[in-house]
Amino acid sequence: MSALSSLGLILLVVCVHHTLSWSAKYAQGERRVEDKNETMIAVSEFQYLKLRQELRELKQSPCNDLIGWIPFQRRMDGSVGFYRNWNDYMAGFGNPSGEFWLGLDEISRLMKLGTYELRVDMEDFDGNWRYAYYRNFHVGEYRDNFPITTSGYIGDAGNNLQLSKVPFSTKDRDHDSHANSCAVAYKGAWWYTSCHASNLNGKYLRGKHETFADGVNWRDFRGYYYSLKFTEMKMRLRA
Ligand SMILES: [Ca+2]
Repeated sequence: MSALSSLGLILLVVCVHHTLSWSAKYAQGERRVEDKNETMIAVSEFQYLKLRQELRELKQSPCNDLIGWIPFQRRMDGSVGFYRNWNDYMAGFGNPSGEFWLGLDEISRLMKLGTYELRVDMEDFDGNWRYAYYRNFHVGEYRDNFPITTSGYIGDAGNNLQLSKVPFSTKDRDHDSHANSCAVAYKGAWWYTSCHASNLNGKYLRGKHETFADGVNWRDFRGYYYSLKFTEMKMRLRA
C-alpha cells in the first residue's frame, strides 16, 4: 500500500470514529426517545452548548465531507405512527435508531448555529435509491409555524421539496394555503401548500396504493400512488 493510500485509510478511520462518536453523543443527549412510561430525556443547557462546540470543531476538521449530518426524519418499516398532532411534531417522537421525527423545536433550535444544507435519501420496494439535495435549508421559528425554505436542488429523485417560507401543518393545525386541511386529506404532517409534491410523513402503505397522495410519496420518483420503503431527511451545517 502506498504512503498516500495509507494516509487516506488512516484519515477515513479517524473520520468514521469521529462521526460515530459524535452521532452517539448526539443521540444520547439531544434526541428524545418515545416510551409510554418513561419520561423524556432532558438535556441541560450546558450539555447542549458542549455539543454545539463539538459540532463546530468537527466542521473545521478534514472529515468535513463525512461528518455532521443530523438525521431528523426516517421511515423504514412502518413501526411508528406518523399521523400525529402538532405537539408531537414539535416535541419529536419515535426511535432514533429506527423510525423517528426529531422535532420542529429541535430543528428550529439547530438553525441558530448557522446555514444548513439538506439531503433526502429514499428507496422503493424494488431496491431503487434516489436522493434530493438542497444547498440551502432553513426552518423558521415557532411563532411563524416553523416555515421551511429550500433552494439549490441537486439530485435524481426530482425537485419536490423546493419551498419558500411555507409553514408546517398537522391534522390539528392547518397552516396550508388550501381551503381544506391537506394534513387531514393526505394523512400526514408536512410543509403543505395546496397541497404537496412530497409527503414523507404520510401513511406507511408499503408500495402501490389505491388512495390518492396519502402515502410516503415523492411525486417525481414513484408518484402519488406509491408509498416508499425508506426515507431519511438529514441536515448539515455549512457555515
Ligand atoms: Ca387549509
